[in-house]
Amino acid sequence: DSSDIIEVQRHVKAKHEEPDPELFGIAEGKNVIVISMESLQTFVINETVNEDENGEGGEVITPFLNSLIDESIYFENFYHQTGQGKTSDSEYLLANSMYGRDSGSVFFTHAGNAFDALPSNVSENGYYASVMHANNKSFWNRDMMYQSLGYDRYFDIMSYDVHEENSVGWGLKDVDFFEQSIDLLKSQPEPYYTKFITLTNHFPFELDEEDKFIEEGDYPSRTLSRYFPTVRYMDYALEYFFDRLKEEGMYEDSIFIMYGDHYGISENHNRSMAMYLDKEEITPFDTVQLQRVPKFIHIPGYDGNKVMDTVSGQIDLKPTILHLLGIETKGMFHFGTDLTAPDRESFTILRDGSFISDDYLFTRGVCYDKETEEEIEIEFCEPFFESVNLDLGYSDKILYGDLLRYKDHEQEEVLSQND
Ligand code: GP9
Ligand code: MN
Repeated sequence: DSSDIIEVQRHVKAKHEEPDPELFGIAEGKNVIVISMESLQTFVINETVNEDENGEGGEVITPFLNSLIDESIYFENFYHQTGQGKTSDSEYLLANSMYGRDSGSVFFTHAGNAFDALPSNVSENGYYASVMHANNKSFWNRDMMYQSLGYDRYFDIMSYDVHEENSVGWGLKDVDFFEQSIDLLKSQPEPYYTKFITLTNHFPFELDEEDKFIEEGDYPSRTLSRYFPTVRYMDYALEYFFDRLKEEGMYEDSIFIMYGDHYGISENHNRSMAMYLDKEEITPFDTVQLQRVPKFIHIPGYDGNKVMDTVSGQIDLKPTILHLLGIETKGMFHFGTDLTAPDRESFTILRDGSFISDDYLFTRGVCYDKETEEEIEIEFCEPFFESVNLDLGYSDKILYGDLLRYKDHEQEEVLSQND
């Protein structure tokens, strides 16, 4: 009932971290371009494939993204936290700073809930909030859920010119998608907050010959083998998009938030993955570390770029973005914290209850030392158990009880009680 929300509010309030004053509001009034990069995992960043026996002659998989690291605040220990809801879970995490369901997809089961989501937050602050994605509007129930999240517009497949020549796999090729999106971007009132969802780097990783800029890998798993050239193609499409925005004079006044939505290579391909990574086997420890996805904050003209090793996840995106835009988040129901907050705890929780700190990693009932990658006594991980259960439990409580219905009613009362 409505008293539950008071309990949850106390919990999330204690998690709040003050933003970095240098970054708070740095992007105020600028256009925000969010790019959800399909199935992109961190293990391909700054790496090559198809080396000869001497380890030479390998082909770079993500040349553009590698170069973008130098021009961004880049997070190397950023984890996806999705479950069966895949892309839709990542969208839910981004929009709400709350966890998706432990099975199924929130987008289907709770599209009627009350939310206080990022699109509506920015919309209330003068932004035009939209999504661009060349798929049927009802896929993942997006047409319903996007309304609840407060988007002003969803540019779905009907906004794109899609035919056989410009399609592969799941649909419109990423380069064509970005090219056609330029005019759609221009059609929007400014400032806009627009999320792009790419598609080409999606299982089963199909590509036309002309788009294979590097060779497939040579692994027993055809899936892993094909993954490399489709990642390389997406990397090219992203570079193409940046170049076009620069040509059109739309780059300077924008900031870019880019992240991988979830893994592309499942555990079914562990044997091949071990071969690629030169490991004897993929352990549960490795499996968790493979859930890292690239995460960029790219602000044209910003001179404080760096690689950050803080352990973090998609749950942290919402407060981070709001603070960059100069929007206060105190009192919001966030389970993540601003990635750049000076006092942020280096820690993240996966949907299955696995968690990662600077020193330890817990998964499937086993505690690991991150340095040695060896199993250690459970005592090292135990101090985290309570807060992990509280975070997942309270997040679920909001979702299943539709508690944000009571938000406006209770908020003032709770804030005054605690202050
Ligand atoms: C479909 C695209 C892919 O529109 O977002 O969804 P996924 O299968 O990755 O969840
Ligand atoms: Mn996806």
